[in-house]
This record gives sequence, structure tokens and C-alpha cells, in this order.
Amino acid sequence: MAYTRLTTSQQAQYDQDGYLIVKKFFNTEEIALLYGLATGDDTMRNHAFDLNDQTGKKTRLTLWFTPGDDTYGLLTRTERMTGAVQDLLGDGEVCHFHSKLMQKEPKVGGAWEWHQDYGYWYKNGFLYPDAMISVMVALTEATQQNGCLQVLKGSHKMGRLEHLFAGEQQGADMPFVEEALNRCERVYVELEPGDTLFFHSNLLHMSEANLSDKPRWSLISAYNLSYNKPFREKNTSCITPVKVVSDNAILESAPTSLSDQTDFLRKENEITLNVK
Ligand SMILES: O=C(O)CCC(=O)C(=O)O
Repeated sequence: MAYTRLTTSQQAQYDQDGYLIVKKFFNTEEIALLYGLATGDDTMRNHAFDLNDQTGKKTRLTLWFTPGDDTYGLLTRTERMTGAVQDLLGDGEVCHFHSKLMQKEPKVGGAWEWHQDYGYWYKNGFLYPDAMISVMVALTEATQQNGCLQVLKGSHKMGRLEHLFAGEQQGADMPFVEEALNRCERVYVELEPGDTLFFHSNLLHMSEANLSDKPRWSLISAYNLSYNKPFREKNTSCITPVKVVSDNAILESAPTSLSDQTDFLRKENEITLNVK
């Protein structure tokens, strides 16, 4: 199936709301392949770490920088993905900052406090928040019951808020969040597998713990434009233009897990570098 680029009305919606949902951006076969790989992937499991939320509940993730020729890398490098990112970020070369597999397990998957991704990335020395975006691909259903993402519509227009430690996460300054909650619509981003959420690096978002009996897994990839060179980030993936592959590459290549040589983030680095 050939995917077309985003329309001008989708781009305008992203600019206005700070996010855009594209239903069925990845198809059933592609997601079945990804989720099957992810759940059986020892390398992924060996490099996973837990972050505690404020109540001590754990949220598990595996994060890596450079996208390879494995199935996850191909997905993040497809024309479809990089084309959509280009359409939303505008002129500049699209680079992959990092991807993370979010593993929010039934009953134990912890919450994410209100934050902006740029609240973390500012501390890595990125200067231009408009050149940065996160893309969440749902690998399982995401519902209010299993702790789907919540966003504050239009909150990206407030600019960067101060972020302070909340558990082992960075949380936005709460008096500002409380005021934003009074002024912006709160949207529960419920997704089917394959649906994809694109969101601005200054969009306020959070998620509640997964108290249901269903997992909530997703792949979140962060992209950056090459001109936005950070002065505190050592990894160069974020300023290396993505080697784009065709949309068919995911299904036409042999299913491949991440290599053990992948540049994974280790938890101690996450805490000091604020990468997340
Ligand atoms: O997946 C989630 O529940 C939240 C993830 C998140 O907020 C983030 O990665 O910035």
C-alpha cells in the first residue's frame, strides 16, 4: 500500500493543537510483526530498565539511539514515517534522536507525570523545540483503562515550563500545569494497534498507571532536524540524517531484533543526561 504525505489540513491541525493522530498509519501485519518481535526479544529485555513514578510504581522502557537494519530501525526509517515528520517539522534534514519501547505491564505499569519532552531535551542543550517531535506508534490497544496518553490540547503554545524531579522522572512545574488544566482541553489519546500519534516537544502530556489486566505497549520515536545541534548531547544520531528506506521494507525484510551492539541508553545515563 502506498502512503501519501500528510495534507496541509493535517499540518495545520498539528500546528494548532500540538498533536496529530493518524489512524492505521501502520497496518495489522506490520504491527503483529513488531509486537511479536518485541515481546520475544531477549536483547530488548536485557537492556530494559524501570523508572519509578511518584508512588513507586515502575514503568519499563528500552531506549536506543541509532536506528539500524533491524525491524524497529526499518520502521523508524520508512518514507512514511520520515515523510510525515518532515511535513510536520518543515525544512531541514530529518534525524532520529532515539526510540524507546514502552512496556506498560498490566497492574504494575507506572504513571508518567505531566511533562513536556522538551523539558528533558532542553537540558541536553537543544535550542529549537519546534525542530523536535515525538511519534508514538501503538503496538497494543491504548485505552483509559490501561493508562493511555493524555495531552493538553494547544499547550505547546505556552513554551517550555520548568521541570523538576518527580520520582525518577522529570515533571513540569505543577502550578503552571494546574493553570494549563483550567485553560486547555484534556484529551485521552485512545489508540488501536497501528494508530500513530505525532506530538510537539512542548506539548504537555502524562499517563496514569496501568491498573487493567491488559498490557499497553508502544514504540515512541523522537526526531530532530539536523540544524538543531545540541551542545550537551554526546550521541550524534540526533544530527545524522536518517537513511530512508521504502515503506515495504518492514514486511519485505527478514524479521530482525535489535543487535546487541546497538547504542542503548543505560539507566544511570538517563538520570544524569535527562535524555528519556
Ligand atoms: O507512554 C507513556 O505512558 C508516557 C510516555 C511519555 O510520556 C514520554 O515518553 O514522554
